Amino acid sequence: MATPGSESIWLWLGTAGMTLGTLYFVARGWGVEDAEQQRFYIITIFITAIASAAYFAMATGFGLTQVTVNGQVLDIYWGRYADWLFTTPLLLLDLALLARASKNTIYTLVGLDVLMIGTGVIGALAASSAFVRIVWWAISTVFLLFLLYFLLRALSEAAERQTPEVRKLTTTLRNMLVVLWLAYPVVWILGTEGTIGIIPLYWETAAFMVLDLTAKVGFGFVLLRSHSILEAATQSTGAAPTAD
Ligand SMILES: *C/C=C(C)/C=C/C=C(C)/C=C/C1=C(C)CCCC1(C)C
Repeated sequence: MATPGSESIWLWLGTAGMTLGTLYFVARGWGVEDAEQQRFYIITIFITAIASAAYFAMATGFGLTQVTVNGQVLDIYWGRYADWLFTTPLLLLDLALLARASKNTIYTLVGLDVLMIGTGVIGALAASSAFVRIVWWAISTVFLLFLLYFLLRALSEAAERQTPEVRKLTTTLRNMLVVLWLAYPVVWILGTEGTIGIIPLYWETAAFMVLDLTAKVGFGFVLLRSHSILEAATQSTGAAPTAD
């Protein structure tokens, strides 16, 4: 067990941001009657609610541990991975449902995602050597690249079936996801976890907080911004909905 240092300010900000995001999405979804549209609200609300609990836990010292690698003591917030294990599949589900991706696509994306987070947490906690940690990072990053490949393929297939406004929304969310998710392994390797220590824990915590808020609250805000687009996305426009 360890106690959070000055970086806890960012964890408290993360807690506040995720909580406000959750409340906003609840208010926004209030009164939405259509079951298919409700699904986007439910998923998005749970994403920020889970993250809010995880941030509160980390800010109060739960989910923080120390790993000694070659005599060097690293402060590791493993609480993040517990959060990401659930929230990243839900983010993918939001986007996959918007694109009416097939069940097999969804299973593939979730499977790769779980592998990515699972191998990432091993890398974060591995004490054997810096080299072994970086190998786990590389394995996790390969899963991320496969995930993005399958996601982009599924979304471009979906584009042909979508109305222009739904396609535009999907493209915006896709671009956000690709850019933000690719930043995570960069922060990790340059931060405490990578043992090189280019980014100190204080700034690493800030960077993850900004990424998390943008990838969850920002993403949800864009997704749920327009009731009419969600309506168009859930109305079958001749194409068979395959996600059910
Ligand atoms: C809301 C949280 C999100 C969107 C988190 C996304 C996290 C990742 C894409 C993490 C990826 C990682 C690697 C590709 C390698 C190193 C370990 C991770 C887990 C940071």
